[in-house]
Amino acid sequence: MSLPLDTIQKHFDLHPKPSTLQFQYGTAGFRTSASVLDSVLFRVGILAVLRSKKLDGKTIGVMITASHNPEPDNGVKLVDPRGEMLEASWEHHASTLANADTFGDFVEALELIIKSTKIELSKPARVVYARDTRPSGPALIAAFEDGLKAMGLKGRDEGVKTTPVLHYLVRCINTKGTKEEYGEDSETGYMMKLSSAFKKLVAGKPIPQPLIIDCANGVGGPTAELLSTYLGETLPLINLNTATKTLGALNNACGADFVKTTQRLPPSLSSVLKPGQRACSLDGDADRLIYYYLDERNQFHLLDGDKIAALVAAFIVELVKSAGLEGTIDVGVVQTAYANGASTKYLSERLPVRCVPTGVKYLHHAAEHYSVGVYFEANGHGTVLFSPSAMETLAGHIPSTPAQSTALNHLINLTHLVNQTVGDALSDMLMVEVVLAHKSYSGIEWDSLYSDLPNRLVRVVVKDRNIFKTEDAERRLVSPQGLQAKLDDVIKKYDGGRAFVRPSGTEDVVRVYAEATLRPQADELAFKVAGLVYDQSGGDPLTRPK
Ligand code: G16
Repeated sequence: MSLPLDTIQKHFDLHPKPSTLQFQYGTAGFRTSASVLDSVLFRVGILAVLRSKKLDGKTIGVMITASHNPEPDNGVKLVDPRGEMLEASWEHHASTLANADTFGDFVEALELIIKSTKIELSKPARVVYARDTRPSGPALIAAFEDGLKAMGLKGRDEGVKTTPVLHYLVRCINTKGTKEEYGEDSETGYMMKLSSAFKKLVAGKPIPQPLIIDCANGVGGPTAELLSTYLGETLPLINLNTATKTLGALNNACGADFVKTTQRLPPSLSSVLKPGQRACSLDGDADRLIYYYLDERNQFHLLDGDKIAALVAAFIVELVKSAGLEGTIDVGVVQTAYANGASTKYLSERLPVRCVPTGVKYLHHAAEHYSVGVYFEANGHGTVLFSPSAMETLAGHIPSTPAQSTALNHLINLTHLVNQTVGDALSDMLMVEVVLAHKSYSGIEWDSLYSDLPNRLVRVVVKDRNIFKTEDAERRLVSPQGLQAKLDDVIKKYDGGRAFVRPSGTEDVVRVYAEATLRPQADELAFKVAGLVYDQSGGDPLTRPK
């Protein structure tokens, strides 16, 4: 069987590539201004069909979202059959297809992929796809569907869904009827699975004070609303920032990225949140979660991905011990360079901790090395992975006391509560609520597990972020040459100083992170480093970070 070239060309011509642009499938797929993504979406449609054929017709997922990015951006990423990120070697194929200038180049690239990956075109293909609430979504979906049509496929359109729901669906569809069956392949099926596990885990615990959720005016709003109907009284939720139809509202002065980066309350919550009350923020596609609270003096306190990791990892270690499985199930934590130094210290004194580069796929793979791998980026992306052998151990373990039996059941229920395919803000939120209920913690006690070192994140707009190359899990720069030595000279002048620089994979900026023992010093260090980065990139002195 050969490629239907006439049909492909007919559709290809409808989606011309902007001639001057180059696209790159990065840590979160393709992501840029929605206005230039039409050709990319069409080509991703074709690629998804090929990926499915390569995997004997297993269902491939496609999510159209730009997550935390501003509303005018959009993006697309592929999801492999077990609900995990696209296999790394195919990221290159995605970029090659996206960058082919002429139809001839495109066909050549397609044929090369088919040959090099040994795809049999006669194999069936299945694709399921969804989008977030961005106004550019419908047009991009149409371009993507043209890609499917060009290959003679009608995919399964899941409409507007969160990224983690799409990942969940992919795993459910591909495991249906097998012994690894993951759940019912619908959003309501997922909500039932989460709420049922949650109810078992908090049975007998007092009903907590209402939890405020800042839904970032994105797709998390309707999903949290649906979840709320299944949770009923067990967890009262107050969903705010749910204006998915208001132009310009998405991620604007709200959402997990805003809270983490500015280290303050979304202004829309300031008249609502009472001292001591728990609140959390989701991001634009509901795969990041950040908690926070105000103390009695109305002071804002952030409970970010690092604090979630510390809370959850300690709880799981306790359960493993209480279930009589210490030494059989090992628990480990994976972080990135953004992890606050105090969190790394706290965790490493209790557990094995690894540091990997930014990007969910790196954390996910590293977490797979533990029986139970807890991974969280400081920005709130994360989940807990239970390895196949841990699942077998839990299923086969015979508890010898009632206390062991209770702990074992809690662990088993946690495996149902936690999304094993990718981090899900809502599933993570339920997991946090379970731990808070079991420990009788308010935000204050949780926060006091350790004290964050003051830190600061700065975005630097540079001429070309691609000149910045890193090593050692992004903790050191290798290029531009000589810049790291200059950074080292600055950093060593600060008590407890640590800083690093890396190019963003999702925005056209370079990111700077700095921490130090004292707040003014962390701020000063971040801006000194940002200034050096800016000088190196040959930027205009008028827009130099100050
Ligand atoms: C994506 C990735 C995350 C990463 C974030 C920021 O998240 O999935 O792993 O931390 O981008 O990446 P960068 O600093 O390279 O821009 P999201 O929530 O935007 O999909």
